[in-house]
Amino acid sequence: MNVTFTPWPDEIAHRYRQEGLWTGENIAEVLERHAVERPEHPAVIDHNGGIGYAELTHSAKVAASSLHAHGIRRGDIVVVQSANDRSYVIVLFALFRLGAIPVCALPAQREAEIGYFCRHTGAAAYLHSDEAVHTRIAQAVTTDVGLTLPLSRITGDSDHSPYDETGAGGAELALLQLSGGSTGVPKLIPRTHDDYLYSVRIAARVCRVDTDTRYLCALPVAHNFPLSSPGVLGVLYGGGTVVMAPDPSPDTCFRLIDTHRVTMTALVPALAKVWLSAAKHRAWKPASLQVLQVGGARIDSADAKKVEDVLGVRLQQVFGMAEGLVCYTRHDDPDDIVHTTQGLPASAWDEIRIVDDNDVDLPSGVDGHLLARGPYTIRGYYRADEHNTVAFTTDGYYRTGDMARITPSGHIVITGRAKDQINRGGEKIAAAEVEERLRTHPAVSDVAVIAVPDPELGERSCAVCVADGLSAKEVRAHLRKQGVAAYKIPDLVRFTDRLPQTAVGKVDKMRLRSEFLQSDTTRLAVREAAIQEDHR
Ligand code: AMP
Ligand code: DBH
Repeated sequence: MNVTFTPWPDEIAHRYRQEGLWTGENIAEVLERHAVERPEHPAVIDHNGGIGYAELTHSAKVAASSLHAHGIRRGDIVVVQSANDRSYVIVLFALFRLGAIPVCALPAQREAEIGYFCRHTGAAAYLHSDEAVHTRIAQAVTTDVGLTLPLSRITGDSDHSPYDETGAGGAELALLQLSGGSTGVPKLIPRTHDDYLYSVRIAARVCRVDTDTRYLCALPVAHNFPLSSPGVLGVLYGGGTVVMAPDPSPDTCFRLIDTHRVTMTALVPALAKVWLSAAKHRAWKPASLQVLQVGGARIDSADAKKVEDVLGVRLQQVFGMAEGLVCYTRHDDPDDIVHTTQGLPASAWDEIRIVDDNDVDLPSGVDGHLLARGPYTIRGYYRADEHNTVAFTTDGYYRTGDMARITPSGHIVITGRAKDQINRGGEKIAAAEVEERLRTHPAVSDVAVIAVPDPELGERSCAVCVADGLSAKEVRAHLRKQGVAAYKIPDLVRFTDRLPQTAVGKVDKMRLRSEFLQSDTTRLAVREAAIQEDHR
């Protein structure tokens, strides 16, 4: 298999190894120590009950044999799409053990995204949940991938003896994460065993994970935040217990928190708001919960404070990216820092810079582009040579596309975004991807997708189209027909005769946005307008 990713320069990799940041281990080895030291300690709890560390380790080894029997080998790429349950954890560890490389697809993705991942990576298999929608995707992508299988066929297959080797490790690829991206096609993020395990280890340390930690996985487990910051992998690394929530609603999660005495969980700001109002309404105080992590999009300081006042838990702001860098507020930071900043980098080895449009470093406190480099920040996307020349500086810094400043105390404050993306309640939409898909409609002569402010989700998307005789409903139907994730369907569709241009002839999205804000749709009416449009 021709796996193409940009490694760290030799001398830097050598240094990370020498300093003990990179250990050469395979991520699957994380479980071994706990399987011996606390075999019965619950590792994962889901709707079918709990399994201890010994059983999880054994199940992962048997699943590795089953995958091997299905022809999956070291270096093969396997697209995995699952609900939040134990089968995901078992199969993930099985793939790590084999040295096969999971693509961490999200449950909301559809045949357009899954088919693309399969083709772009030359995937050996697509493993999916038993849900009807994922089974349909499997049928739709059969021409894109060699093998499609429900995860339950792997985890339910006990005919094999455990697969004991750990095929890969260290500098080899562990998994491919997904980027929210800003380009026409989604970008895949190559993470090695060394770098991912390092990010998991420091996350567990920063978040003080230990064997008493009981973490509720409320967000989709494949996402980098609940998987690794510290998430499922960080909690298993620390010997704690992961409770899998099938959905993030207050109904489901409040019950799981009380039943399993959950101590820690992670949400995006939009969900934190939903939880806050439900908790207030029901006068619910989570007795066991100590920490609520909020990240994926900026939480405003008023909501940050409310998390602590209403729920009576400590907030931890988490600013991160699947490409690497993750920042956390620390539990002993003063309230003001926790409420108003996005924290400090997880590692002293993280290198960050704030620069102007010409990559010139700015004085501390001034707003600019955030660049990041370090022992767990990638040096290039997977098979994306051309894009890599713009997404990374020549000396290997990742251009995050975020605007930020550094406070006198050294904390990061995210002030905006330079990348052409919509952050819809933590779900990122690359404007260019949606625009390209809409342009394939014969009646659409031009289109720009922009972010518009929204009180619930932070942002929603609006497609401004130059298109004769089309309705909003038809515009959305054109995207749905292509089989894309529902969150990419524009919330609002507006029509215009001409898109405004900048001096260099690009679409002037700043102007479009300000025109939108002055238009008849008030900020509060966006959601209602979207619903009405869809019925017209
Ligand atoms: P991705 O590259 O798709 O993993 O998405 C990472 C991006 O999410 C970051 O570059 C930010 O734009 C955004 N993000 C994540 N966490 C936060 C946060 N706490 N505050 C503001 N933006 C965030
Ligand atoms: O938004 C993200 O991608 C994100 C947020 C918080 C992330 O990848 C992470 C923490 O690791």
